[in-house]
Amino acid sequence: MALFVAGDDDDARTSGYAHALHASLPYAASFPRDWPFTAPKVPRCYSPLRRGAADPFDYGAPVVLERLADHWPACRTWTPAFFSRVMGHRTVPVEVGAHSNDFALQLMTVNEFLSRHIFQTAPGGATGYLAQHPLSSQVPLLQNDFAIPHVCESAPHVNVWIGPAGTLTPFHADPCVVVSARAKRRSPAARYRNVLVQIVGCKRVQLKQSQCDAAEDDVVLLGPGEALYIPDGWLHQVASLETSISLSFWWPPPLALPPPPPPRQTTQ
Ligand SMILES: O=C(O)CCC(=O)C(=O)O
Repeated sequence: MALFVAGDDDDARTSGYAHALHASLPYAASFPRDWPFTAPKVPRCYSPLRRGAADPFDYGAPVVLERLADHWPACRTWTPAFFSRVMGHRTVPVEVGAHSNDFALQLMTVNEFLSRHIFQTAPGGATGYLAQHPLSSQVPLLQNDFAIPHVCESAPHVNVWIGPAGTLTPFHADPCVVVSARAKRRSPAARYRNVLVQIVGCKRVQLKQSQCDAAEDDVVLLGPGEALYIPDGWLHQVASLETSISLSFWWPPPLALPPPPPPRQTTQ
């Protein structure tokens, strides 16, 4: 057992190192081997400071917003047992399949989902993922437990993602469109910005700017209370490393307005 205590006065390398240490504990196999010897490419910033002059947040690049949701009641109260108690009888759509490119959307109650896919593994190993579902619109009580992140520039679409270890949402740009042999969701033309907030458990997110981005993917480990801002158009693939609950907030970028006309010249 060890405790790692340090400040982040070295361009986020220290927190990157701490994250790598965490990463090497229960889920080492899913973490890139070159850590902790390289600094993370996606900067991390302490969320309350995000709009200051020295803040790396500029909507054009991914950034981890540390501690964005630390204080949300959701981070303390949202557990599978809570969902069972508060909305066990409600019907939800669950992606059930051997893997994320081959699933069927099944309707079941929250209690059925929890008992088949969270509290135990379904026979045959099928993963069940309550994915991309506006549960907080279906059960508005949940809205008391989180806040709209300050970086959202308009009212976002809010979706929950609840699943066991091993879910994988393959590379896509938002809005999320997972095409499966059995279920096809159409891709809306619009591109959205996203803040993906981790409430419970840990996820591994791989990011690239475009299909032709030859550089190595950026990799982010997202733990409870942390959020990742994903710019519109950026491709991302998300794997859950343990039982996980996340919230995504999608909104379209603001329309680029033409610059205001120059001030009128006045003649005397
Ligand atoms: O958490 C996941 O599995 C996927 C989340 C995602 O891709 C999104 O919010 O766009």
